[in-house]
Amino acid sequence: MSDSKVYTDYFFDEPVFDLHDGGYIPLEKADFPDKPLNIPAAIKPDKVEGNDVYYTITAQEGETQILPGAKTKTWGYNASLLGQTIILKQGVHYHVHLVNELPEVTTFHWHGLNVTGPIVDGGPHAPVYPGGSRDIDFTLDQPAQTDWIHPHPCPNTARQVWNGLAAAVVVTDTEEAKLPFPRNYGVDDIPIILQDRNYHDNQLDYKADYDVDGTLGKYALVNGTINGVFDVTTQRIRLRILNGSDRREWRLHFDDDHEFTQIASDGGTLPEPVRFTKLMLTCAERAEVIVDFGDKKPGDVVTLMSDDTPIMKFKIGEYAPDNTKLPEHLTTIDAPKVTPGLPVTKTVMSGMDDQVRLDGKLFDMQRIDRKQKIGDTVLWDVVNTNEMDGGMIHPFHMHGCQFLVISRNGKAPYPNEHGWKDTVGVNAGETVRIAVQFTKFGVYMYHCHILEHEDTGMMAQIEAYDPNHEHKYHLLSMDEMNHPSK
Ligand SMILES: [Cu+2]
Repeated sequence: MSDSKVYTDYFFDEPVFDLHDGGYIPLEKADFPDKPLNIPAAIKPDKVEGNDVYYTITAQEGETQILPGAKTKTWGYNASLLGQTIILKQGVHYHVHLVNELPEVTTFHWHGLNVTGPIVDGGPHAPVYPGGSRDIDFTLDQPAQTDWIHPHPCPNTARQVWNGLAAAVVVTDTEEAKLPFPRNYGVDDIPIILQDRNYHDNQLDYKADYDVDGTLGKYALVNGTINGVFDVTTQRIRLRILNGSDRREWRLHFDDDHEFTQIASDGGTLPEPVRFTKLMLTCAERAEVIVDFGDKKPGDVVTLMSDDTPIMKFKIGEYAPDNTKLPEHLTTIDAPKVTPGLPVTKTVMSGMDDQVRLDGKLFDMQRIDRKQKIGDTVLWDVVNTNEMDGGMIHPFHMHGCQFLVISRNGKAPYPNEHGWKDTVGVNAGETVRIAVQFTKFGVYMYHCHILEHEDTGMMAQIEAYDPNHEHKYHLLSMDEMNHPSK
């Protein structure tokens, strides 16, 4: 792949996307004044002792000025909405004190982090009850990337994210640090957390807006801001884009078709930069892109759109000239060889509405659906069989690993799918082949990342096992998770 190619048609097979679903709510231009884009504060450690860093993350209630008039009741991590950005470094041992100040049980899932499951990973087996806390620790052993934390309690993930719980996690390392990428957080390196919401007298009402195929809102929010404006003070900026929506796919482009370059996917730096004028992200996917505003002058405004709806603006200010050119080769993906002699694992996402299933079943927290030996690299065929009404895209997510996309219906993956990923959009009628390796033993979930689909039960569990180290897991039932006193 040469970096001279600019992809201008990255919406691919448009009819399979949710434009054609009866319940689909298109974004609407929000008729509210522009506001400075919220840039989540970077979290500060409680203490640092050599290679040990201590953080406290509190899930809390708050109020946020989203619309003119009354503030909106929202939830966040160390913030009233979304959360502080958690910045982690490869090789450091983290100790995290997780606190729940919400009125209900929640969990703290590290989406994209290669940490042991099911407890540190923060799925439904690691509840934190109201007024309670949990302490976890892990040594970060993966490369620079953009991840996130969000709640994962069964079956209330979708509502808790809708209420505001989602925070960016930025992983840094020494290899990525040598690449000519912007990395001054908040100045030329910012998270772009994409969500959509409706408001009822300025308040969220998840029940009123609920859709079993994924709840949608008509207003786009970036980092919790409607009609946000970011003041550009450098020629190049790095956007760490996260689809933090319950269900919406984002089809991003600038109003003037300004080109941008993707440098990283879910699991970190891409082998080669990929240039686009249009980029699609399904739920929970991340893309780091660099936008070069070298052809703009102070006072110019560039609008970021999804489909035909403006979602935020970049206001160009004075900047120093920057002639940095990205190398054509960014990193080498050390792809593990597929372990010989093992069958392909086939997993099937099917149905819509309350008929969604994973391998024909609904989720059972006490059932291990599959096993895979740690260190083995196994091909998985992830199938989306559903073609009702043109079908729906199901974003497939695995905990506890980063995988490589091998093919889509036997053809090459998308141009930006040549790096590590933990979430991949699977179109209706499509089989996406991925190569999966676990390096840490544990019990991990894999599921559709449309949050209402996962809450309905489109999830399963895999035990990554070490034959020389048998481990027994205490798996909670959903009832135990939600009602500890029983
Ligand atoms: Cu789904």
